Amino acid sequence: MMEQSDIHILGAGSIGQLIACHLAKAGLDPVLVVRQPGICGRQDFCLVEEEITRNFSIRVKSLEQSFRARVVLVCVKAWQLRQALDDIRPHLDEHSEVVLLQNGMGHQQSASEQLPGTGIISGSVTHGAWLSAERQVVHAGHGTIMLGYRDNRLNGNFPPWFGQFENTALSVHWSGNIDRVLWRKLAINAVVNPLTLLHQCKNGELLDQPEVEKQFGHLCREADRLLARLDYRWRESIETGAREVLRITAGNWSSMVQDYRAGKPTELDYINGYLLAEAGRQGLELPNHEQLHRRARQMLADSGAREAAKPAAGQGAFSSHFRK
Ligand code: KPL
Repeated sequence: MMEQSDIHILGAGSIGQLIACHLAKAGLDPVLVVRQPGICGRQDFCLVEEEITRNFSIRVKSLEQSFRARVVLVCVKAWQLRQALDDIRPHLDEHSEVVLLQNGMGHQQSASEQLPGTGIISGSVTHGAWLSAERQVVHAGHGTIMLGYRDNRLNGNFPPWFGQFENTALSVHWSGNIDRVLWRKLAINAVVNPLTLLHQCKNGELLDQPEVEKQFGHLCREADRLLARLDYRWRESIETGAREVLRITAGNWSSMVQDYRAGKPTELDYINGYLLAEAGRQGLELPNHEQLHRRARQMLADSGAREAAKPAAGQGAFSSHFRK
């Protein structure tokens, strides 16, 4: 395979390692790009699935090395994205395509402004994954990865390199309306992530207490109201979607719990902050979401958690694309 088409993965957190291991398992030879200088060559990574551990030898390159990247999956957090795109920029050329795999919204628009002329693909990941050691990722829930251009420039067709994902167990699909997918995921994350943070539980334990289940229902219905306002044809129930995510990722710690426990900034502003800002733009009051956001912010402040870089102000709604 030509170097040009190699899949580069920027960020060796749980999702970056999960994707790298699954590509290797399917016989591909991805490149994991890391910030640490001096790290290069092949390194062993472990994938744990249903208690079976497999080792994969993955190519690792450091950003300080000289290389060209045709396809880059960016697997850093939303608040790290600006720096990550600056770091990878010297390795891109006019044919490069950058795939954004962050939770939340707002950063997709900033990325297009930051890298004008580069193909930017937005993505949504519903796999559950966490690191049980530095180079050991647990695949704790089989979800999907949805990818697409926000401007649907290929009319629902996908770029040629996309075929490489076909034989992986990552269930990667192409979407002709990725904004809809991003909004759905944002709404689910806005309910699941802060609730699991506040209750410090795994996804599968969230609805064990009737009080929490009741609050979960209120939050999902408020999200439905916002989505119906953004798209009058929206008929999906976020509660159904969120229950499904909780079921398939039952053994997972949500990314917000993982970040909190690791003392890292969370994506709260990119998820709940974005949802509430959009509700404000639409003139909608979402009291349960406002209260949840307040409580989560308070918990993070009390723990002395580092603040993440905030989403850039004034990012408009996705509505015009969303209503296709
Ligand atoms: O996206 C997730 C996250 O934790 O951020 C889910 C799908 C809820 C898995 O935990």
